[in-house]
Amino acid sequence: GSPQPPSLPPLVLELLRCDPDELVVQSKIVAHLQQEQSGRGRLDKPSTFSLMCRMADQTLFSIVEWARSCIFFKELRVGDQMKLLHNCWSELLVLDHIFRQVQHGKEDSILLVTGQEVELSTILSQAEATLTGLVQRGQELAARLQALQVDRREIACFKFLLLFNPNVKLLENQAFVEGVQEQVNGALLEYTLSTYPQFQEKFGQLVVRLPELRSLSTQAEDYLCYMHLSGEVPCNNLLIEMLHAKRA
Ligand code: DR9
Repeated sequence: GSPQPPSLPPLVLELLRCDPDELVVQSKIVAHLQQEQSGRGRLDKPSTFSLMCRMADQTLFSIVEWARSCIFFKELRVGDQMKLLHNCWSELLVLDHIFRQVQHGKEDSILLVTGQEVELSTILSQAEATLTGLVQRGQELAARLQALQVDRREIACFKFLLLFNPNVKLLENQAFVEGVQEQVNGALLEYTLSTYPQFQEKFGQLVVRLPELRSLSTQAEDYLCYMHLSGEVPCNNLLIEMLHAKRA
């Protein structure tokens, strides 16, 4: 008969199970933003920038919620959980954005978590150079990952590799974090080799994208920090709280 698809490493399945449904997240965020808006009255229309900040803020809430419900993460004390999240929140946000663009598969527009599509030409004409540069770097990274045909299982592993960063200082349970990092690396390697046997270098090619993702997230943090100092970012913002916690 026809060849059986390779069985997936159990850990990869486990990590995938932690992933929330994109449509559930989307409708929660849309509902939240609409509710915020209806509470403000029809006349003070928020700027696009402040809407985008609230959208990113709600995405961050959903990422924190994801982490707190995750295998391995749940087993850590709250102090270590906070340290890990403070370290990687912007990387997780950027990864979330990038993978949405991979699935969207269009080079000249971006898809927001709310399901709205924004033409790149609109961003180029409306946004400052820093943001435009960030969005374009994001599109380039998405295109590279798309060329590698990254799939959602690999992205699920990526999220854990970013979350369980053994370089985070002063962890109570350093060894545990190192152990998770190693296990997930192993599972990702096994998964790519068995699922894409004709593409032996896939693991290596994927993993070398992580530094670019990290550098993009640092640049996005700098942008956000600058906008915050200019008084542009709405108050009561988890993004800003995370920014302070990390740089304190
Ligand atoms: C810190 C890590 C954050 C990573 C977040 C990744 C998720 C955010 C996803 C996408 C952001 C896309 C922005 C869409 C732009 C919508 C249309 C547009 O061009 O609006 C112009 C508006 C104002 O432009 P401006 O720069 O001129 O603003 C200055 C003005 O004075 C303000 O009043 O731009 C925006 O609305 C920008 C929204 C920025 C969202 C802020 C939170 C995210 C931080 C960084 C985004 C980096 C994106 C990186 C992608 C890899």
